[in-house]
Amino acid sequence: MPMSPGYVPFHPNPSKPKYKPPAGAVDAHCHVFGPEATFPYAPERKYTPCDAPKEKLFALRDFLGLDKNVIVQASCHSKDNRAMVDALDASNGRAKGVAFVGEEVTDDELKWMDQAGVRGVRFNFLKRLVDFTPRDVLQRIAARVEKLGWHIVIYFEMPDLPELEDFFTSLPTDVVVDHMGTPDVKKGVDHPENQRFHRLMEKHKNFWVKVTCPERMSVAGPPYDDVVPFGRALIERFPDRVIWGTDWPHPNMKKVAPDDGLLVDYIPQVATTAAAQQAMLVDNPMRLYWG
Ligand code: 0GY
Repeated sequence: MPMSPGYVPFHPNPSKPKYKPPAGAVDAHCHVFGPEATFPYAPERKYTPCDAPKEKLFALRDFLGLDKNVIVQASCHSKDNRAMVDALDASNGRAKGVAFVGEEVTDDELKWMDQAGVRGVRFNFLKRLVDFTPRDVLQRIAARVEKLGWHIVIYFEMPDLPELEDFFTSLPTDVVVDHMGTPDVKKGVDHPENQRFHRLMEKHKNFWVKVTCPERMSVAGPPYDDVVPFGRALIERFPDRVIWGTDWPHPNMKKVAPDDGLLVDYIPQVATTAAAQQAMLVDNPMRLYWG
């Protein structure tokens, strides 16, 4: 199948970052797509991406000076987790996964994924990416994955937080928030919408947050100065519950593919001390995914 109209493939030739991540650094949010010939995209997908196979991901990991990956199941593969699990199997223990499942998933399938290194499931609330799943179904999935010691990754848009918050805080596992909760950077860090999210993090110590996707949030573009205050505030306030990732291969970017080298160079802008970098890039993701 051809890519969706306007779909922007990942950057063909990222720059070498100036920033050198600490040994053992984890890219804790990235995806593999296809290859379609082996792992077809899901019929119910909302977009058809450019193939982004595991070999390219692992080569990028090495080029950027990173050590490990957390591969998050993307909506274009829906509940068919085979491409993600195949990448985990090929990683020599250097990748863990986050799956997308429905309640029809069998215990054997959960066990298969657990043994491959899956450590969480993703609940996606973006209407442009997935169809609605009733809360009681999600609750039943949550109860099953809790037994495996997995966590739940949530992807939502910040304006929807008020209606979702009670559900989120009722979840029985660790909860990992994608992309800083997707703040509107034009509104500023102190805007009530963003502060509501900070309060949620403050009150609920089982919540973690990914300091990811400045390229999605930024109005100014690289080097993403307008997003820096948002990342910094989260890292300063919740140093032991922040993780970082590239979001490669950057599905559904509007115009340009981000330069992954610049995304690595963004790290010291938000995590301004060696201790903060060590925590966000190594210690925190190791605790959450390899612990
Ligand atoms: C992301 C972002 C996106 C896509 C997906 O599951 C997905 O298809 O995650 C997006 O389009 O915002 O988390 O990488």
